[in-house]
Amino acid sequence: MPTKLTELERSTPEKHNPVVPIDLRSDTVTKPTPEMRRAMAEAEVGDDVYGEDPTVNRLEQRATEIFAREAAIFVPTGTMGNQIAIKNHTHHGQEVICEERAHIINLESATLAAFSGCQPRPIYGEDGVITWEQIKKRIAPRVYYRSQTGLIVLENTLNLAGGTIFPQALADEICDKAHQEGIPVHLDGARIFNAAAATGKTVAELSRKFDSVMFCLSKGLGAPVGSMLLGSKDFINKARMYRKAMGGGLRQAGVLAAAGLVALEKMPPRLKEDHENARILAEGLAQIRGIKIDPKKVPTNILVFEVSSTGMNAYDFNQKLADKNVLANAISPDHMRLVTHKDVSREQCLQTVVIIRGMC
Ligand code: TLP
Repeated sequence: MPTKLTELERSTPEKHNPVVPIDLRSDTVTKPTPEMRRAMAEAEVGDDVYGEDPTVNRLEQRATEIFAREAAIFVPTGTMGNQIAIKNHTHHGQEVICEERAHIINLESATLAAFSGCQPRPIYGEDGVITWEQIKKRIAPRVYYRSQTGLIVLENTLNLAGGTIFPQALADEICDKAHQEGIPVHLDGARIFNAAAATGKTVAELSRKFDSVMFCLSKGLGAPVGSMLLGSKDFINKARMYRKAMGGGLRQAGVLAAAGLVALEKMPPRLKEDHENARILAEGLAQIRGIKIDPKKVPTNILVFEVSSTGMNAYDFNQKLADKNVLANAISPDHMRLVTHKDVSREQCLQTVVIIRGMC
């Protein structure tokens, strides 16, 4: 099996026309592993609305241990986890400070406004990274007619900025200073395990100072469904009420939690492979005329690159790629996103470079 671009280019022509689609749209497209499917089939279950599902309870317990937190709750999606956290921390009429490209304000159907009655106060940060200096200028003065800052949300890794890792010292400083101002900080850690794999820090260290953290089992970790929200006991008791209010009170959810447990225990060590594949893809793409990407800025499994100098906009680029059986996402008129995961191989990443080179 070719593992380098040069070897692949010398190999058979069908490598340039994959029969099975190469799906780089997201790490959400991963299929459960055989071990997950077995665990799901054999899961002990009960009614989780009554708190009686032993497998869900075990998953919540394991998450609290791994993140060194008081309590955790299983939620069907990352969106629900984030939005319950926002509702829990804020009041109607308040503001939520976050980076301009944050998932909570771009890809969660304005639930921050619809459910929590808040407005976003976005800040642009180079590579998605915002500092306390920037945040502090956006904290509303305590004047009765100014919408008060109810919450700060950071994202790690930052999806739309290209899988950026939030520098730990900055995150810690933001949490400390925000707490001095009486403002809570939530972490959208959908891909916190990718940040841990890339930095060598534990997820507990990365999220220690935050008031709450959400992470996804259904992305790089490969579970079919589910995310976890963690925080204090009181916070999670309230979260249980809001989860029910959002229609997220599941019954025999142990069949899902069983896959989540396998994801949590077995999958983190393989994330480095996805990061290496992303870097190899980035290095290949950086050589192609018209494509703008800096491989040094691809620390995890997400690549965001500019295509406008290829003469195509991102939507046409994406369609051309799909015609060649490579699936990706156009995230703006100029930018494409590719995401590596356990169901794309190194060889398929190299094939993708060859295909894109042929298109440009
Ligand atoms: N991200 C999905 C899409 O919504 C774009 C993806 O393909 O990357 N926080 C972050 C940082 C996320 O990337 C996502 C999902 C979520 C929250 C929401 O998770 P789900 O999809 O489970 O609601």
